[in-house]
Amino acid sequence: MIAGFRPDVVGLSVRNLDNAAYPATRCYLPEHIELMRAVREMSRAPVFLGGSAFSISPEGLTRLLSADGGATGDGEDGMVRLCRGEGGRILHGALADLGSVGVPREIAEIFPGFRGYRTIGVQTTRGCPFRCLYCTYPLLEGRVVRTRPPEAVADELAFFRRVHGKQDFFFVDSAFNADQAHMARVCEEIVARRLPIRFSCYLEPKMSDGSLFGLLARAGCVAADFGTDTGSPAMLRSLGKGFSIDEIRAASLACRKAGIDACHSLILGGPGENFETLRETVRLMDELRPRAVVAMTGIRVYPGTGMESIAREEGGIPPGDDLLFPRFYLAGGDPGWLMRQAKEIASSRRNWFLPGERMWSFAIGPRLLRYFHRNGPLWRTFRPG
Ligand code: B12
Ligand code: SF4
Repeated sequence: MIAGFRPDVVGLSVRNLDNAAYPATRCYLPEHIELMRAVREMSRAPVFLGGSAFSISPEGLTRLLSADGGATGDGEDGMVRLCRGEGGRILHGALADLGSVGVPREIAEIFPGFRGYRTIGVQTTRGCPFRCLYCTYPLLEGRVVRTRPPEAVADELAFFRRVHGKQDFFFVDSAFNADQAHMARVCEEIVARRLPIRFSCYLEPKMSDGSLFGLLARAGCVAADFGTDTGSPAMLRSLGKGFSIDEIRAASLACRKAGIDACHSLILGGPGENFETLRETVRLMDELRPRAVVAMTGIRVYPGTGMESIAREEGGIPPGDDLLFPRFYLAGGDPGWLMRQAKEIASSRRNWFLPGERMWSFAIGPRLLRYFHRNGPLWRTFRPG
C-alpha cells in the first residue's frame, strides 16, 4: 500500500455510450446501470468512473450511474489523483506522461482474459490536432499529439510477441500518421529489431511522402483504415477535414502499391449532403476500389463538438437534452432518402458495408467470419469492389 492512498476505491471504465450507428442504434447505458448496481452490492467503497464514454459525458454519466465521481482524460494520471482525493467530484482533463505509460508485465495475471485475445491494441500516440466537425477524439485525448518513445512501443510489441506469442496488433491511435515523423520512427524501430508482427491502423488519407507506405509495409502493416469520410469536395469542407480529394487518391494508390489492404471509412449525411455529393463519394470509391468501404449513415452528435452546435441551431436536439442518449444528425432532417440511397449503393457493391443497417452484434455472420478469419479486421475478408 502506498502512503496516503485509499485502498478502498473502485475504478470503473466506461468505454462506449452506444454503438454510434443509425438506424440500428444500440444504447449500452442500461447495461452500465446494471453493472453499477452489481458493484454497489459487492462493495461499499466509493466508485470512480473513467474511460472514453465518461470523458464525453462526465456529468451525465456520474448522475445516471450515481457514481461518486471520476476523471476525464488519461487514467494513469486521473486514477492516482482521484485516490489522493484531488479535484472534487469530477476531475477534468487528466494528462499522463506518455514516457512512462504502457502495459504492465503482469497483464496476464491481472486480466486472465487477455490470454484469449488474438489481436492486441497498442497505442503509440495520444491526441489529435485536427478539428473535424463531429469528432470527440481531440476532446478525449487533447489537441496536441503526444508521443510514446518508439523504443517503448517496440519493447511492448516484443513483450507481447516473445512472452505471449501474440502476432497481430491494432495501433489504436486516432490516426497513426497524425505525426508522420513519429510514425516513421516507430516503424523503423520495428524493422530494426526484425519483430515478426502484423498490424493494422487508422490513417488519415494524406501522406506527405508515398514511400512511407513502403516503410509501413516493411514494419508489418497489412491493413489501413482510412478516415476518409467522403469523396465530395464540398463535404470535405463541411466536415472540416484537413485533406483534399487528390490527397485521398495519392494515399490510396501508394497504399495499394505497398501491398497494404485498404478500407475507407465514410460518414454519410453530414450538413449539406445531397444526391450529388453522395454520387461524388460513390464515384471516388468506385475509382479507388479499396478492399472495403464502411459507411456510417447519420452522425452521432456528441457534446462539445461543432456538430452539436449545428444540430442545436437547426433545432434537431430538444432543449435540455445533454446527448448522453444517442441523437443523430441527418442532412435535411429526413433519414429516409439517405438510407434508401445507401442501401441501393451497397447492394450493388460487394465491398460496401453499412454498420447501421442492422444490429450486427446479434448477427451470426460476423461470428462465423471471425471463426474462419481469426485475426485482424473483418473487412479484410471482403472482395474488392
Ligand atoms: C481503437 C478504437 C476501436 C477499435 C478497437 C481495436 C482494438 N483491438 O482495441 C475498434 C475498431 C474495434 C473499435 C470498435 C468500436 N468502437 Co471504438 N474506438 C477506438 C479508439 C480510436 C481508441 C480506443 C483505445 O484503445 N484507446 C486507447 C486506450 C488506452 O484508451 P481508453 O480505453 O480510452 O483508456 C484511457 C482513458 O479513457 C482512461 N480510462 C479508461 N478507463 C478508465 C477508468 C477510470 C476509473 C479512469 C479514472 C480512467 C480511465 O485511461 C486510459 C488511458 O489514458 C476510440 C477513440 C479514442 N480516441 O479514444 C474509439 C471509441 C472508444 N469507439 C467508439 C465506438 C462507438 C465503438 C463501437 C461501438 C463502434 C461500433 N459501432 O461497433 C465499437 C465497440 C467495440 C467494443 N468492443 O467496445 C466510441 C465510443 C463513444 C460512444 N459512442 O459510446 C469512441 C470514443 C469513438 C467515438 N465515436 O468518439 N474501436
Ligand atoms: S476524425 Fe480523425 S483527424 Fe479528424 S479530429 Fe477526429 S481523430 Fe482527428
